[in-house]
Amino acid sequence: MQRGLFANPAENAREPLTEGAVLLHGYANPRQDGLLAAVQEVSAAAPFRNMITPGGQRMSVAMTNCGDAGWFSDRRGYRYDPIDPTTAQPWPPMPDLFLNLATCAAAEAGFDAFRPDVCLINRYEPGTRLSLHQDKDERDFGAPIVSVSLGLPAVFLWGGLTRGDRPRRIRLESGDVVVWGGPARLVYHGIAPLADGDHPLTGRVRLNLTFRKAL
Ligand code: MD3
Ligand code: FE
Repeated sequence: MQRGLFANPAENAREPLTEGAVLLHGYANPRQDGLLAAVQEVSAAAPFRNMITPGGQRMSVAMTNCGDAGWFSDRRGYRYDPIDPTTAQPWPPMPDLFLNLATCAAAEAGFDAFRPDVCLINRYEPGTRLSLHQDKDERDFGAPIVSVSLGLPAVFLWGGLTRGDRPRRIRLESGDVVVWGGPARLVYHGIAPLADGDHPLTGRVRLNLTFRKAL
């Protein structure tokens, strides 16, 4: 079957994590330079910024978005907004390469009709972390979330359906793609403080793209 720019992964590169979740090891590697260039294009128009939580804390992860809307947090709460509040402009359009990657990866996991309308881009530097949370600001939890990691490796914390469940630790490396759908869609998850390092693609940075059907 023709799947566009991304090849069918070898069986040993496909790691089922649980019902609804599959890790595609290195799936994005053939296009990592193009993906990085597209991130740079997006962030030139919508700069990375450290958002403020409703509780008044500055997030250590720097974020931007592209697509029909972007995820945003400030004192008023979390939401998706078609306008970037920092630039007062629409978020940049989703690059074709992003859309192709997200739809192909979702199809590999059995989600044939996934059409993401938002890509949230997270930037981590050594020491940056993302505490355990659920992603529930999207309208339709029937759609999966596709995540793509680039640059420095991270320890992904993957809990259960309640905050108290002790999280599993999963190493995510550059090029890894994870599709989270079905019963895995509402699990608690986070990222442990990023270890220092120097990656040939990004230097002292980890980037994560999450593709969502938010609207
Ligand atoms: C499991 N990002 O942006 S990606 C996020 O690496 C987020 O930047 C992390 O959590 C990062 O919200 C983790 C893996 C991920 C993303 C979304 C999920 C796993 C998920 C949504 C539901 C279940
Ligand atoms: Fe999340």
